[in-house]
Amino acid sequence: MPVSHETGAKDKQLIRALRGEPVDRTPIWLMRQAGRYLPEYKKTRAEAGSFLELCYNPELAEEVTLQPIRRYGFDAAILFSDILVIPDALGQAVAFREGEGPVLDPITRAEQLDELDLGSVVERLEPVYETVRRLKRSLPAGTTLIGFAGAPWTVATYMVGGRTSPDQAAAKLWAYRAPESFQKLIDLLTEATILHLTAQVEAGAEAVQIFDTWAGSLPEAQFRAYTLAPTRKIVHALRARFPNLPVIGFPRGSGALAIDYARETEISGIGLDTGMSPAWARDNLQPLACLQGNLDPLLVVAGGEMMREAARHILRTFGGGPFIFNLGHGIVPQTPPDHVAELVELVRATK
Ligand code: 1CP
Repeated sequence: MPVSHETGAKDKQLIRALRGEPVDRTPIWLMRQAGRYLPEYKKTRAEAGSFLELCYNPELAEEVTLQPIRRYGFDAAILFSDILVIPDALGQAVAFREGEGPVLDPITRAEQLDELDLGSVVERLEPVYETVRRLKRSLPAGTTLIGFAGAPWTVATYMVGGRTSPDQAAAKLWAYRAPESFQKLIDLLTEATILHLTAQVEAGAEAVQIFDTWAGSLPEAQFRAYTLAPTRKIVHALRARFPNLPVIGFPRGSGALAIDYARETEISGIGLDTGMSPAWARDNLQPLACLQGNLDPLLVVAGGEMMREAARHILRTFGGGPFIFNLGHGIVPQTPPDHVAELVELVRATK
């Protein structure tokens, strides 16, 4: 039976969980597991210069991807990069300012879409694929390499708003006032995402995750148009090329719409955000996809019995079906590394 397009992947616990196969133990990795909570990351980041220079330096990007694997032995390494390399590669200027997050020259008019250059995305992101090739050689045998991209809607919120916004107002207003031209942006990003994820898989990524951080701000009609439909297109395009590729979706904040999302996109795994009820997800989503989540990242900051009990509750609730332990969103910079070690130990000790 064909297990994977990659030899050896059949024995990896995380891949087995994503395929709905029995596992020896619950696989674990954490969103944003590389990053500022690790002193060794801060050191490499300083060496690289800017954040984007780190993303485009294969040697240093490989190093920061490996740092949490060395410390904790997670079941997966997630490629060190960012969702905003897509707008950067399309030709929109992106900068990351200390303490401010990403800053982009916002796209506010339909005419500006013609200036975006889909044709050079793969060429410009070649250093990212080189990082994947290096990781493929350096990762321990049981560790799954996860590639990723932002979902078109989430990336569009940054391209149109120019920065993180609490309400994604700029992108939503464009979508409401001029749905035809906004659809053009979504279609362009869907194509760019397919190209970018395809190149990562060709370079050696064994699974991919699509981060839709701002999916939860959309009303149902727009959720279906800008989150669900493009994700479905991306999954189908990837599967046409790599029939067994596990794809994880993370439609953060989608609530009950996660049922249609899982069913209609045909993703293999679904990332649950912090607010999702474990019992509800078990009953409604686990029959459709492998679940991944959903410990509150702030519980890992707090640590102690609160963290341990919440982790045990998640393990008990999801343990009967396909499941990958993770957080409900990315790990935050003030997380004590020791708390992460304790969490990994607890999950490892639970069958
Ligand atoms: O100064 C620094 O070192 C920058 C901090 C940082 C890091 C470590 C940023 C800036 N990006 C990253 C890496 C990153 N980003 C990874 C790989 C590392 C890993 O997971 O171990 C991944 C998967 C992402 C994904 C990402 N970037 C998302 C989706 C996931 C999520 O957390 O919601 C989003 C929204 C971004 C945009 C982004 N990149 C960085 C910042 C500060 C932001 C804005 C976040 C926001 O708007 O809330």
